[in-house]
Amino acid sequence: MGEISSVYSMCGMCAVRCPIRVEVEDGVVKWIEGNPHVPGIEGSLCAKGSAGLAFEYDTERPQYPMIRTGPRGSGQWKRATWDEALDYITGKLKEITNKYGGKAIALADRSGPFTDLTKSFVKALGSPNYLDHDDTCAKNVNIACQTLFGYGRGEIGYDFANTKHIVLYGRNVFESLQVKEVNNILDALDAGAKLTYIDCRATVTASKADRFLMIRPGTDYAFNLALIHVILKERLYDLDFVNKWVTGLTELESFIVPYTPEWAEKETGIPAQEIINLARDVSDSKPKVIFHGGWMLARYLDSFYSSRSIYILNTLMGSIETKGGIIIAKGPKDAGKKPLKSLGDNVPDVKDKIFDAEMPNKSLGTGHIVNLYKVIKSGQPYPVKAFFAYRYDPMASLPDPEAQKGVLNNLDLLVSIDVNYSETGWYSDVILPEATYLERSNIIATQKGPKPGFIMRRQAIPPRYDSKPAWEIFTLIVERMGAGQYFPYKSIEEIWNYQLESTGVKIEDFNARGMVGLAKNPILWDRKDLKFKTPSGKIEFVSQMLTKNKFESFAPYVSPKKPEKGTFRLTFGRSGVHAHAQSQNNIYLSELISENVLWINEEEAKGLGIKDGDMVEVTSDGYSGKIKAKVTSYIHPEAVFMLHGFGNEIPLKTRSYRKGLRDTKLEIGLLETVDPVGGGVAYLECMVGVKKA
Ligand SMILES: Nc1nc2c(c(=O)[nH]1)N[C@H]1C(S)=C(S)[C@@H](COP(=O)(O)OP(=O)(O)OC[C@H]3O[C@@H](n4cnc5c(=O)[nH]c(N)nc54)[C@H](O)[C@@H]3O)O[C@H]1N2
Ligand SMILES: Nc1nc2c(c(=O)[nH]1)N[C@H]1C(S)=C(S)[C@@H](COP(=O)(O)OP(=O)(O)OC[C@H]3O[C@@H](n4cnc5c(=O)[nH]c(N)nc54)[C@H](O)[C@@H]3O)O[C@H]1N2
Ligand code: SF4
Ligand SMILES: [Mo]
Repeated sequence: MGEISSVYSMCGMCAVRCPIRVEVEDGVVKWIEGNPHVPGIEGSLCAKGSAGLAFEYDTERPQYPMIRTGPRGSGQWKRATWDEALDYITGKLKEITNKYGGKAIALADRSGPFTDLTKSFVKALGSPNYLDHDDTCAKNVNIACQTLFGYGRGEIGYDFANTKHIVLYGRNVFESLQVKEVNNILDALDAGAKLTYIDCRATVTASKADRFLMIRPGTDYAFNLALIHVILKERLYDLDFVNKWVTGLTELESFIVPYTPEWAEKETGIPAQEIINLARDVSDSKPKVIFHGGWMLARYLDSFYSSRSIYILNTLMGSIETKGGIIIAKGPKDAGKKPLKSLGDNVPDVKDKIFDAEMPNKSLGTGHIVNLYKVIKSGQPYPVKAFFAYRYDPMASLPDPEAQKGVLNNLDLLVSIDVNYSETGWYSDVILPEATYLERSNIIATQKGPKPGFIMRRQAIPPRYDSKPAWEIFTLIVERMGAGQYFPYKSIEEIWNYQLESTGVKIEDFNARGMVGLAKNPILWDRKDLKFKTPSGKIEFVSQMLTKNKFESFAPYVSPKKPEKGTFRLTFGRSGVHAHAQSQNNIYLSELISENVLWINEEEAKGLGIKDGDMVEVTSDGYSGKIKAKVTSYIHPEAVFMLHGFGNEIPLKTRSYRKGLRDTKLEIGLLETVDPVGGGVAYLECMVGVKKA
């Protein structure tokens, strides 16, 4: 038996990136567990995290660079060496940049703590076009948060461990999970905190809630308006906090008058008295109340305003920068320390503007993937001809893959850098296999929060196949493009040392726990002296950012469309054992859930002659697919539901090939349907027909 070594690193089985400890013997991973030194983790890992072993030792993932030989999507590839693949890519890039300039290149990634690398890479290529996946995830929530506090949603955190009442809108915390958050919420519930859960479907989270309210899909905004109505009318809010920190209360008071609980009952199906009770109940626990901003609250056309109403509720409860509430995330500077140096500091600024900087009638912010697609299609305001999808799979995560093909065909170069065969990879010109999270190190990242720190993902084993870590791939491309002086790194240690240069922290400091804390105790600002990053320095119910961009601060409620008879709103979500579209082929996880089913309301199913377990046909605008029905009273009659991420079209992934149905294929015509203010994709504006197959 060889020696067993222990490596502290970060899980990579989903985008949460929990801290882990990995045991390695003779270059083989034997055991993975949650990092025992991290409070709230203490050894725990979810099912996907544990299935990291199966992922690592799987043969059904890309093993070497691949260059397309047939038409896009034909599945015809040739094996390439790294030199061949990178020469091919940079050959194309040179043609493109000679003709159109660096701005014709775009890169999108999954965002997260390591984006300093991708942003700096794009900058080194002379392009302003870095973007992330957030339009498909939390963009509406993020921008709503900014208009109130000046902080994005990633710059605030929730102190679940100390809260007294948690209100969740389709935030299915016990299935769509983050390990630390689950543990903190369970601790709070053990300590007597209340949980209110609002969803059009009874999830595992609903089963653990004190109060579960089944809402008509798409009407959360009406629910919140009524809640605010009661809170203002009965003066249930935190008077001192609101008086000191809020601008626009009077405007909110007059806007909210017509939105009574009795009115909301008709919209949402939730009894008026329940809304009144909840308003009184949460105010009894204030300020230790958390209305979670969520994601899915409603991926509808009014998502921005419904998300915004959630943060208004938090503000009314005074639950900002207080134990048991929302806490503004602190960085190194707040702990009196120096931040990491950015790799981009070495690179000259790019003069061109990002593709959608001046797009007419656009939503707030820039770098929207939906706008990039419009630009790729039209060539306006300038052509974008090369697209890198790094740790990103738009063809599985944006609506309507067929429509996407039409757009992507305008590219001269599509590159996927992935650890799996993604749907986008399968349609691309080159697949570059990245070394897995167990086989590579990443750049050091900053973890903001009440106790900020630096975190490290460190290589546990050598790559099993002919793959490379992202930092090396990007370095090699920049070098070949003649800009190597901006990206001169020969090893990850060189990068780490550069990043740490002014921090006083050393690489060895990460050895013991995989992270370096920068504050002994949680940093909580004095509530008399808060810092909001809005123009007024206050929480802006009437937002200057919105006014300046000609959007309203309070939008009148618009009732969502009711599906016609025999049709349903297609809702979707996650299970605890899969991550998006990337885990369905995992040997362990595919055993736990191998295909998705269609939840349909009992009464509706009866009317259509559908019994539990029957195969049904789901149709949408020319597309149809078959799936097994799960007939249940636990879903709202207007909705059907399926797990996201199934129905893969890549034959090399034999365990999941064509198993189940892909939600995005039903989302026909929605590729450009976004919330007009936040810009997030309105996936849920999708009606499908259902009949017995
Ligand atoms: N219809 C519908 N659409 C949805 C959703 C839905 O529920 N229904 N969910 C939405 C949401 S919330 C999100 S966040 C997006 C998610 O969709 P995406 O933003 O596309 O992100 P992921 O699916 O997490 O991962 C993208 C790719 O990253 C790859 N990957 C994983 N680990 C690594 C790694 O270490 N290195 C590299 N290079 N690649 C890696 C995966 O194999 C995968 O192909 O989808 C959105 N789209
Ligand atoms: N296991 C696992 N965990 C994950 C992920 C994963 O892929 N797998 N992904 C991570 C990511 S990227 C994200 S964004 C989060 C997502 O976290 P959540 O948003 O909590 O997760 P979803 O599973 O998408 O759950 C959406 C819920 O919204 C409900 N819903 C649909 N329409 C409405 C509506 O109009 N009103 C209300 N109130 N509810 C509605 C659906 O019925 C569903 O139960 O999960 C994260 N955690
Ligand atoms: S939630 Fe699970 S899969 Fe995601 S990073 Fe944490 S342990 Fe890994
Ligand atoms: Mo997400």
